[in-house]
Amino acid sequence: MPELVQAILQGDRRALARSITLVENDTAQGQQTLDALFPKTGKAHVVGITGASGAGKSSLVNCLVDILIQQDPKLQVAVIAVDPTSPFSGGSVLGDRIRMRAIAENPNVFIRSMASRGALGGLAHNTQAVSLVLDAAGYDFILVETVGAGQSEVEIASLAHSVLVVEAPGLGDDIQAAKAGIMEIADILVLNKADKADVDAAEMALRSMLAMGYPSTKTDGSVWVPPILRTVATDGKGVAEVVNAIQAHAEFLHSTGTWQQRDQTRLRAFLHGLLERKRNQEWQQFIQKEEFKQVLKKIYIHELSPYAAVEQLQSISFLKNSH
Ligand SMILES: Nc1nc2c(ncn2[C@@H]2O[C@H](COP(=O)(O)OP(=O)(O)OP(=O)(O)O)[C@@H](O)[C@H]2O)c(=O)[nH]1
Ligand SMILES: [Mg+2]
Repeated sequence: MPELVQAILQGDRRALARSITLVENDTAQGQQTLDALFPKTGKAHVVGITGASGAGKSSLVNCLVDILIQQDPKLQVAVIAVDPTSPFSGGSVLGDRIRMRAIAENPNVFIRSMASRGALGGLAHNTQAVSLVLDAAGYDFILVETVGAGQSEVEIASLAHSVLVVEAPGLGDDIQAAKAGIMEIADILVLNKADKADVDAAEMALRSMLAMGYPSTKTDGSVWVPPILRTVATDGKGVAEVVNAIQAHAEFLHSTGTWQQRDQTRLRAFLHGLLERKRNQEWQQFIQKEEFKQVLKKIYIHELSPYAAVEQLQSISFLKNSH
């Protein structure tokens, strides 16, 4: 077993940090490390925390970590904070770091920031790889914070066992959940900033939206209906209930067999992502920029259809590949 892998399994945090960088940068050593660690994965509870910018996700994560490690001092909790690339949120990212410093000093807590780099599909792929490393390293909970920016909500659903959608009053003209797809991925709805005056209206909006998604709720426990929980993440109010809901959701997933299903969905999405990337790499390797430009030119003048272009590029790539 490589030294780095052994060090990670023995709880060496510097080795862990280094291997995460290797994995994040897609290096061969990173892949080998993950290969060696993979049989040790499959134990962690991955919790996604998503929602609009400024909803209070980082503040909530802070409280969640606090409560989790207080409840069980042996528990190991990791946080992956995916930095939005938007320059507008630069300030709050820095703020997150300062606030997180206190909990980051706890030896049972590991915090990692990742750049989302705006790459389509890159978020899920890299985050999944990093969360597998943390899983192998023995972290019981892996909390992944991503800013809800369309694509990433769907991605978070493909890599977490439980998804928390954080809403807050006063973020816009309507509650963010109105965005297509977000109610479908929520396992727990957190209505943060419950100290604000317009929280009742926000909760009503959330409830009616939830009712649309779950019209006839079975009460036999076979269906998980996302609870709506009010919090004030800046002072921790209501966050213990969120921790309870996360634990209840894990129990639900286990008792209904959906835990395994979600695990398989995550791994399948990861494999698909890797295959796609590999194909793209091969494709870029065999098709010269100039050849691509030529094809593109023909498309621009409406001479070659994009379908036919794919065929053409594929045959170029196939010819070179077989040499
Ligand atoms: N009044 C009030 N303010 C809050 C609450 N939770 C967070 N805030 C404030 O809202 C701002 C944004 O909080 P963050 O936790 O950084 O929000 P975020 O969702 O992580 O933001 P991004 O990572 O930028 O998307 C900060 O100034 C917090 O202090 C709350 O419950 N009540
Ligand atoms: Mg944040």
